Amino acid sequence: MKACVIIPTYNERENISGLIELLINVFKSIKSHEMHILVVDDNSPDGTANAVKIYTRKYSNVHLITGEKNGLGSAYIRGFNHVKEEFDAVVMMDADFSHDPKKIPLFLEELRDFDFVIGSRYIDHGETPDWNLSRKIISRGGNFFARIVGGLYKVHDCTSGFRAIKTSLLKKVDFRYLSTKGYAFQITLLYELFMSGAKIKEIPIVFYDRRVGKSKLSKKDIIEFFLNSYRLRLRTGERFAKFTTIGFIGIIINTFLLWLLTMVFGIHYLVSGVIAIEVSILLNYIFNDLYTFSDNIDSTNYFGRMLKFNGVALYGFLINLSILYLLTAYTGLNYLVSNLAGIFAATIWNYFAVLDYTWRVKSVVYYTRKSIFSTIKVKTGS
Ligand SMILES: Nc1nc2c(ncn2[C@@H]2O[C@H](COP(=O)(O)OP(=O)(O)OP(=O)(O)O)[C@@H](O)[C@H]2O)c(=O)[nH]1
Ligand SMILES: [Mg+2]
Repeated sequence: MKACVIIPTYNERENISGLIELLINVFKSIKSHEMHILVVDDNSPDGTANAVKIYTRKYSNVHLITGEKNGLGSAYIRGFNHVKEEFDAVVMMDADFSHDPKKIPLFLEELRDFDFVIGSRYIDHGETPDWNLSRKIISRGGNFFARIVGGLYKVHDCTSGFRAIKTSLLKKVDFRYLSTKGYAFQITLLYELFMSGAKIKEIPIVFYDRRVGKSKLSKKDIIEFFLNSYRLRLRTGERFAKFTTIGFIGIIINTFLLWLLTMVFGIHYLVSGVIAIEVSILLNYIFNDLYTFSDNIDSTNYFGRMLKFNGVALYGFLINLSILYLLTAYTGLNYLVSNLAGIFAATIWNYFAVLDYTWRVKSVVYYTRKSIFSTIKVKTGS
């Protein structure tokens, strides 16, 4: 198998040579993969590219691509497009020694069982020893914001730049629609992979501050970071809106069928009710599969998903009925109002159940929980 370490650089002349040397050394201990390095330099004025060229001539596994400066995200996208056909995995890392190359073998090892491995500062044994309290609070705060607003709460370090990804997964992401150019790209990428059902694992890393060179993080990046978190969540909201619209059409079809079968065909209303429910569930499934979950990754098993959807919907129907009965019988609420409450609860249940169970757009994230009882390790997910 082949893996490529992708390093985006902008004015990293003082760092890049040492990092390449160190990486070449670490590669000696990696037997599972043929290792390569790709530096993506944005025509750095300090001549980073020239420093890299010394190594591209010396080693056949060191590569360089250059381009216009267009932010961290677009540098990574160019890097991914350059290697994704030829390699099985990519490792993303910064050029400034914040990420320890010696961790790379562990990343690759974890890729055997997972699709996406994140070097995390915020789980047990993860550290940021060089940061003072205010820097810690800012980073944690930003990260917390992205987790909650962006809907990525299962991942502890959404902004980490030290990651390993299977290229099979990268091929599923349509980068033309990844609008984030700067640092927010890290979150958008995580979100895309998360939603496409990646099996994610967080492993602890120690993050050191850069010793030489300047930070490239700009105010524009910070604004993009916050706006992007909202944008991601709105996209999840868009899915929910599609789902409820289809559900609403389903209720109309259901009511119409119930009327048609009972009044026109003279079928007993309970039998008509069962037929109407089943037909509307199936139509709901067909529309949701085409429209709401068109990005579903498990495209092979159409009828299996249909059965699962049926199961979820029937359970939702029971929730609806129970609430209708309980509220009407015990609180004296009007049965139509009780029914609305029932529909509301069932819709929420249906949505989350199909998201995790029927269409598998959400991933399972594995991590070690950072806790004061640091010896107790908790694994979540199934
Ligand atoms: N090609 C390219 N690389 C970039 C760009 N912006 C940042 N980088 C690189 O991305 C990596 C991370 O950037 P840093 O400036 O270290 O960001 P940071 O780690 O958040 O900031 P520090 O704490 O100061 O290190 C480094 O290798 C940078 O050289 C860019 O626009 N283009
Ligand atoms: Mg850095």
